[in-house]
Amino acid sequence: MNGSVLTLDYAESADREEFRRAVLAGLSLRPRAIPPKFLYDARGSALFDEICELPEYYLTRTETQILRDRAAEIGRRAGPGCALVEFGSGSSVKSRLLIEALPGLAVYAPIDISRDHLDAVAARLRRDYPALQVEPVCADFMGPVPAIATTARKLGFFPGSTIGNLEPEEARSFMRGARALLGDDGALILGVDLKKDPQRLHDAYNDSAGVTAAFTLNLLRRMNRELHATFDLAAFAHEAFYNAAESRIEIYFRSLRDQSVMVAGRRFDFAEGERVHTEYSYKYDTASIEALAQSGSFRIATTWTDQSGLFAVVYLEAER
Ligand code: AVJ
Repeated sequence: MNGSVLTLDYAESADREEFRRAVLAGLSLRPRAIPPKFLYDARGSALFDEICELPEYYLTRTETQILRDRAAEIGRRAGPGCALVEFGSGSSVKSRLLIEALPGLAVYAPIDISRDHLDAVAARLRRDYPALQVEPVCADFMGPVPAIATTARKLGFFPGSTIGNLEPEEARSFMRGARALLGDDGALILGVDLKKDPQRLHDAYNDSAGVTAAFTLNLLRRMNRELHATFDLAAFAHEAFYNAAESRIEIYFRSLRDQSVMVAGRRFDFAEGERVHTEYSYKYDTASIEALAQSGSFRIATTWTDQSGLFAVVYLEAER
C-alpha cells in the first residue's frame, strides 16, 4: 500500500466535498452565487492562462511589464536576505522576476490551495534555482495561514489584482491577515487593476474569442463532472459588465430558459434570465488603495503604474 497515493486520494475527496458543500449552499442562496476560487480546476487554470494572453486582457502583460521595469528598484527597496511569500501562487512568471531581482533571497514560500500546483511550482523552481530554499505552504490565503518558518524579513507578494476578487470587507480582512503573517518589519507588493474607461473594462471580460465565457462556463462543466450535475452548457451564457457605482466588474452565468438541473442528487429550478454570480473584479484608485493599505496597518512606500495608468503595483510597508 502506498501512503502518498492514499494521501492524494484523501486530499482530492476533501476538495470535492468542499466544492459540493459550497455549490449546494450557493445555489440555495438568493441571489445565487458560487465563490470564484472554484473556477480554478485544471481546465479552469489553463483557460485563465489563455485569458492572460488575450489582446483585450491588459492586466497580466501590464503588471508584468511594470515588475520588469521596476525589478531592480524593488530589489533595492527590499534589501538583502528577505523571504518572499506569495499569496495564491499562480504561474510563476512574475515570482521569477522578483526571485531574480531580490539580493540574497533567503526563502521563497508560495501559498496555494492546490497541492498539485504547489508541488509542480516548487519542483521547477528548485531545478532552476538550486540555491533557493523553497517552502511551499498548502493553505487558503484567506484562511489562517501557518507561520512561515524563517527568521528573515518577510516580503509578501499578491499580484494579478487577485485582491479585486475580494469584497471590500474580505479585502480588509486579507490585509490584516497578511500584516500579521508578514510581521512588524514586513512589506507587501500588491498588484491592483485601476478604474478606467468602462468600455475598456467591459472588453477585458467580454473577449471576442470567447475565452472568458468558456472560463465561466467551465464551472458548469466542473459541476457536471465532479458533482454529477446535469447542466446543459448551451442553455447558459456568460455575462460580465462594469458596475460603476460599486467600481467592479460583475460576472455571472445566466439561464437562457426555464429549466431544472440536478446537482449532487438535488434539483434546482432556474427561471429564464436567472443569474448565478461567480466573480467580482473590483477596480481601485489612489484613494481606495490608500484606504485598503491603512485597513491593514500598512503605509504606501511607492506606487508604480504603466504610462496609460491601467494597472498599479504598490509597495506597502508594515506600520504599527
Ligand atoms: C484573477 C481575479 C484577477 O478579475 O481579472 C479574469 C479573474 N475572470 N477574467 C480578474 C478573471 C475573468 C481575474 N483575477
